[in-house]
Amino acid sequence: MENSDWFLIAGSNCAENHPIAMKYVLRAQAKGAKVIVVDPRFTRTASKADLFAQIRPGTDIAYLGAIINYILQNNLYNKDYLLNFTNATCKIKPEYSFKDGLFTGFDSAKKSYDNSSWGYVLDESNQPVKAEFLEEDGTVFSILKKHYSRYTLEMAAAVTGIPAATIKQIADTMAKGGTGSILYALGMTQKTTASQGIRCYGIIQFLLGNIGKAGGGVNALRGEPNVQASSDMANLSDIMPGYIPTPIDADTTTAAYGKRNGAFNQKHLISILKAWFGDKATAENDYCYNYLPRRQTGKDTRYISMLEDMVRGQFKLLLNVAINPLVSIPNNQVVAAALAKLEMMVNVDIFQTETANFWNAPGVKPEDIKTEVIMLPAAYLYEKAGSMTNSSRWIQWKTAAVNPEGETLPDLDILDLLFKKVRELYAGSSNPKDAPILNAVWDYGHEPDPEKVLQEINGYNMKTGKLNATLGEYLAAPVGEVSSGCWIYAGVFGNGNLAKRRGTKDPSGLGMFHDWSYAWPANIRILYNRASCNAQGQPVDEKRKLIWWDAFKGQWGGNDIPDVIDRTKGPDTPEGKPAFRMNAERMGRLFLAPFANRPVGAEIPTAVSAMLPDGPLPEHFEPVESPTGNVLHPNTSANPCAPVREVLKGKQDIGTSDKYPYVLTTYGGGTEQFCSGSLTRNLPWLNELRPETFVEMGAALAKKLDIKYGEIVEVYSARGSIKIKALVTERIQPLKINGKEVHTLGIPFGWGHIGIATGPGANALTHGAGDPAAGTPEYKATQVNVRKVK
Ligand SMILES: Nc1nc2c(c(=O)[nH]1)N[C@H]1C(S)=C(S)[C@@H](COP(=O)(O)OP(=O)(O)OC[C@H]3O[C@@H](n4cnc5c(=O)[nH]c(N)nc54)[C@H](O)[C@@H]3O)O[C@H]1N2
Ligand SMILES: Nc1nc2c(c(=O)[nH]1)N[C@H]1C(S)=C(S)[C@@H](COP(=O)(O)OP(=O)(O)OC[C@H]3O[C@@H](n4cnc5c(=O)[nH]c(N)nc54)[C@H](O)[C@@H]3O)O[C@H]1N2
Ligand SMILES: [Mo]
Repeated sequence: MENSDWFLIAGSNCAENHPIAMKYVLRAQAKGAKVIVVDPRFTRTASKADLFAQIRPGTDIAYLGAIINYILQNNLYNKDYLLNFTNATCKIKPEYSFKDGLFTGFDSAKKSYDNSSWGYVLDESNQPVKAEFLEEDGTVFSILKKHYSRYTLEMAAAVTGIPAATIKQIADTMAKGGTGSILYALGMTQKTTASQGIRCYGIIQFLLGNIGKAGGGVNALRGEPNVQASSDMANLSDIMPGYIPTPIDADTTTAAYGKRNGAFNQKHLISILKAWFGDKATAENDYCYNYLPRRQTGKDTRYISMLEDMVRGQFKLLLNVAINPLVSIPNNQVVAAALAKLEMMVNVDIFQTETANFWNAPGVKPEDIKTEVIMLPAAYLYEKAGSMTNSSRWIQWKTAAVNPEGETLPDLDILDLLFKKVRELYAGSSNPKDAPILNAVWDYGHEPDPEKVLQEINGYNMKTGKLNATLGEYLAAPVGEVSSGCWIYAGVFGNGNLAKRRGTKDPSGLGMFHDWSYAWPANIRILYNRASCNAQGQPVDEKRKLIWWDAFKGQWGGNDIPDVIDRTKGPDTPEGKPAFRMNAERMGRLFLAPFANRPVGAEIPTAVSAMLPDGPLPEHFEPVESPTGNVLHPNTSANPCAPVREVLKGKQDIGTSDKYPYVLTTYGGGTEQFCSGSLTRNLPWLNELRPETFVEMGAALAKKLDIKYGEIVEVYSARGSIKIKALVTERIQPLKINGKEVHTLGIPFGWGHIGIATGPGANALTHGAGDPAAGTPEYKATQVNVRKVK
């Protein structure tokens, strides 16, 4: 970050939530970098901005689309970069079109797309046909240009509330200001257009040639302390460790899985099975593949849907580890109803939480609740060893500082005890459904050793019995002869526990620090760094030289680990040219065309590119609850693929702006509070700083409603209502949206009925519709109304 010439911080309040990241932003700013902040509120981050724009929540794609259009119309794009590294000149099938908010292939009954018409035109060897010029008919580039021609500065201003001149200023700063970085977090992800919004960031940075460079990129600032590793290790239901797709019902064998997902993913899946079932996983039994649960096609298996299935009575037991859903999940009536349907809930937590205590929440009669609740007390951060992975993919080891207190145990020990006990209960069973539990490799020791877990994740070469020394060695080994619990981590334990390294050498001065811990994959510090070079393999930026092709030595080298397929292959070879080698087409994807790299006659493709379910290009959709219609396509106002939530009759309604005129945005509690509040509302020192919660509202609205600072008001949505103190502020100004005045309110979500400091949380008001790809709920933009409590 310190290498950046500009920052677009849009959807992140890093001054409060990522103060360490903010330190590098400020260091870059001191060296002349320009900081742009786009936020519905004037935050602490905004207070450091060179340029601040106040936006209506949930509308970023409108102004980002206008920036894409501005870059294209004014020839501000990096032509060499587009030609060398992206799919800009690839031809898309003539059947593809976009009309009235819908791409071709939409099925309105299923709310989903058949994406076959979005594909590339292929040549006889099944590769995308490329045009000679960017602007040729049918190229990705010309489709992009046409799609975003509707996104004028004026249209974007009317939708977002940001003045057209400010949007132009943002675009000019980004396009003419050198190499810059986009930082984001929840302000972009908690929406029904989340993934497509981040795609806008990708498209802009491709157009400007800013990915793969020191100081460039699209940078997600991750949330919970170790959430990067949680996602790496498949905390989500649709991915397995290392971001490989979870098998679905149609994938009856590993070969069938490979046919759909490519040989690359098939290998990693088999490596996981080898890690989990060891010698029991053989080629003859398809590596115990039938031990894996498979997802039902079309079934949403993500967290909110799981809670809804709980309401439907489909679960008996919930093992609730380190999460407080009664506070953090939208529309908490659904959560309460779900927990009440369980026979048993086991809470593994440090504190008594709202969730564990749901049976005794205000308004609930304990005698009505049949759920048995058990608490297993967990040890905290500094009481246990393990690795944590940061937003830069650095896997960093830590040791325990003190012993766990009282009867508390580290989570690993708790899960280890549970597993061993369960296995004891299954002993001797011949029921096939019990085989995975009986046959799993579980060898972390009597008192489980977290280093043994990292070794399993790193994986072994089964022939030599040695740990995989490097990622390269793992990739070169034949399928079935290597194990790895998460292939992207292969190499972290190659020569001892590299996550423990604390070397501070940085010879290039670019912040590479290769001897500090280990960055996945392969200790590469800047992903896609091949794109920092030109076609000849030489750095395009003398100040920020990352890697280069050394023709004399016949290999790639430089200041970072070269992110190329083969370091001995020249810049113009199929192995030395592509910068975005993880995509099946090995190009940066401005347009998401479904593509499987399938050599002619082969049954199993080598790789398959990932897709988003809701379109090949980002499009502006209004939030599911919105103060206005969609000016681009009134008949398709909200994202047509957004899930509908309807398990609890009358309690999951979607409100309209005539009854609920104000936009509500929600967020964490600022520096002094953490997430659902368990860790901070139980600490007297922090409670002094944050004794109670509030609704932020602009002075103009407060005046209109005759509400004074500190008065109690009722905020209500189509789903629920809370009474809360008004914090009247100039930080939120009214916006002019499509000719109408629109007011935004803000409420922190992390409050509840347990702890030293208690109060109402925002998730009594929110709804569970979310991003079709990620499932993240639209916490950041719902509609509410406010009245004074007399
Ligand atoms: N002290 C502290 N640190 C934390 C946390 C904490 O609770 N306390 N939580 C951690 C976790 S789990 C996470 S995920 C991160 C969260 O870190 P952030 O993403 O920074 O968290 P938020 O404050 O929820 O949202 C960021 C900003 O997005 C703005 N925003 C809302 N809607 C929109 C929109 O439509 N467009 C744009 N451009 N901006 C919008 C909000 O006003 C807010 O200022 O922080 C982590 N760090
Ligand atoms: N309306 C609205 N809702 C939101 C958000 C928003 O912006 N708006 N943000 C969302 C986001 S980004 C997030 S990440 C979630 C967070 O939601 P949660 O994950 O539910 O919130 P936390 O407070 O982090 O809860 C974690 C629990 O883990 C416990 N814990 C901490 N450390 C350990 C440990 O080492 N072991 C065990 N066993 N327990 C531990 C804590 O005591 C706490 O009870 O909230 C989401 N909800
Ligand atoms: Mo988070």
